[in-house]
Amino acid sequence: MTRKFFVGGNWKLNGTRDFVETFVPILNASPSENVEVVVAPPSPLIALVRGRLREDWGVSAQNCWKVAAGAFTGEISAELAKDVGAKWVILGHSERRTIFHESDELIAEKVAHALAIDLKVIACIGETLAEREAGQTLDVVYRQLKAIAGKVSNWSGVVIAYEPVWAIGTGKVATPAQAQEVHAALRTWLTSNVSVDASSSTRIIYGGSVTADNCNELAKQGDIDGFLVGGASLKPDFVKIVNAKL
Ligand code: G2H
Repeated sequence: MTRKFFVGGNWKLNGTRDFVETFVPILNASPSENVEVVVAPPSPLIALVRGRLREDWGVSAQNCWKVAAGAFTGEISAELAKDVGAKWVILGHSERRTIFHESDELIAEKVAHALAIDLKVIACIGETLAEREAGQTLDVVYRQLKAIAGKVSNWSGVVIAYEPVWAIGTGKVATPAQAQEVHAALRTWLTSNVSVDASSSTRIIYGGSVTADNCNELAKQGDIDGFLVGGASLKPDFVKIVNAKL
């Protein structure tokens, strides 16, 4: 089965209305063939980005809560993210896991709620440097994936993002071989624990210091189906990453 290449731009807590007005036209003017592209701005900018961004690219929230509405000060619901234009949400990002102490269980509940209202999910998993050096990489990513997989019945609404924590924002990108090894193991896990169909159709994308310089080699790996890009998604070079597979 062919898996359409997928590139997400995770702006994290960056961007302003002025930035949207100058940067989005650059994205709109770029070629993007045979690739699904999603831009994830901070929540207050979702509606503006949706209004300005080309129709063939999607918009994603960076997080959402597990309940539709209520007394949850500071949160954004999956319903509200959809209402202002998001089709996707990033869940389980390591910055949510570490800085905001989100557990596997909470992330799984959020995944379940988002999928239940047809908000697609970019589900992030990945090991820390200490876990890698202790030989625990696969134990960690399998544990994180198992929690998420338990809540998924329709895998067409899910993209898995493997983001080794030691490679995030550090400039230390995983080598193509290191990334491919984990991606292949994740695909095998899906075969054994979910289904052959889910394993062959689900996009597994790589994140962690992806740039225009390293994206082409990573994109050549058989089990790397795209990227989740942070820092480089705020620069015009993002369009080179979008077209890494061309
Ligand atoms: C990993 C990635 C985007 P960066 O967090 O999700 O960020 O490309 O800056 O390492």
